Amino acid sequence: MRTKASLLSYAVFVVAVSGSCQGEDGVFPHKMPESKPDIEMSSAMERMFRYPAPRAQDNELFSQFKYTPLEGFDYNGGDGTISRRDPSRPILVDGKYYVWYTRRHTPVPPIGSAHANEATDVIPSTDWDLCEIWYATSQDGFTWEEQGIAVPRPAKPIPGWRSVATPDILVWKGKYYLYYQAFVEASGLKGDWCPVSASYANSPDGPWTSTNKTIIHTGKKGDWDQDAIHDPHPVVYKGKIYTYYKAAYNKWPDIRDKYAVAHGLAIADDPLGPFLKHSLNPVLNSGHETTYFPFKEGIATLAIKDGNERCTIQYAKDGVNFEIASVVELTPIAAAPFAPDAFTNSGNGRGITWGLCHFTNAGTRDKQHSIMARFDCDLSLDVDDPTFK
Ligand code: AAL
Repeated sequence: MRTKASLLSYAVFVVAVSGSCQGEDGVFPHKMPESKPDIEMSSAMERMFRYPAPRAQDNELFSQFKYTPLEGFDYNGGDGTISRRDPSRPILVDGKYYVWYTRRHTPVPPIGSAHANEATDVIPSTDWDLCEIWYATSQDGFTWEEQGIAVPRPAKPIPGWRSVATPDILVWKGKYYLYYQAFVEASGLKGDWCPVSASYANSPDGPWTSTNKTIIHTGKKGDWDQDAIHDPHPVVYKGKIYTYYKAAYNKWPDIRDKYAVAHGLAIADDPLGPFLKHSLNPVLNSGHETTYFPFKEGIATLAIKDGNERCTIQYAKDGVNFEIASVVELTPIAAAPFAPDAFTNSGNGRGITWGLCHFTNAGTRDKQHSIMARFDCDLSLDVDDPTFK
């Protein structure tokens, strides 16, 4: 198995067991065993052998993350009136990388969800209120050129009239599909309530045709995803469109303090649906924005920001039943990896080495906005394959 020792700037794991309380028969070997020894072990050491490799350095689904600011985007001096966030996964078309993202350009910064009832047609409640979907291109993934708008807000009352945000891309049979959150009220009024809409195009440069309708619906009253479908994230898997999404349950306004987040899966044969929600939903008990990619015969994911299993990378052989593969730190927020096989249905996912993410200064009410950045990691099985760079 490939070693990741070179990636580690410090020793993550040191085993120095020189003695034991277990007596002669139970002595843990003084060298790290590659597989589970047949001895009595503490539950911590027992659990260690349930990871893909007992040492993080050897675990193909372990990585550290390196960040680089992107060149080419103007933020009005960071005054909070321009924001770019929640990037799609970048795709490579004819030698150029493309990315779509939420872009807000408002006369004032957002006033915050707690003040959502003071939002107007020009005053945003949150960083993703009153937004449009824009796109940018790049030759190297570091320097980007903003190209303009891809999906504008439609007229009222079409889903998205208030804001279109948090897009992701699907490439299917030579066509391009953007899925995004379609708000019909200022986010924060009741919660962050919205379903998912879609637009499609023959070229990544557009023009985009909006379906002007809901593509992935919220659940019925009483379901965990009754109010919101966020972060739609399509992967072509087993010949179908597996769209992972996030929903917050236990949410506002009545039980705001019990906020919890999980991820669900909706599957379709056609990019415009119908999407059928998986009977085992939710499929991930932690995480915030969605980050999924084909890995070997299954799907890997980063669980970020929320939940008991935050800061883990998880793996499901069947794309549904996720288990923790590694515990990671300083994870990218809203991570959108460049995954060349996200839509190829290869059945043998090769992983990722970089992607885009965002940093946000939410909480600093007067200048709140987000910027996009690049992350690099080592979650690829083909480190030397130029396709994955
Ligand atoms: C993000 C995403 C969704 C939410 C909001 C904007 O990080 O999870 O897009 O609605 O926050």
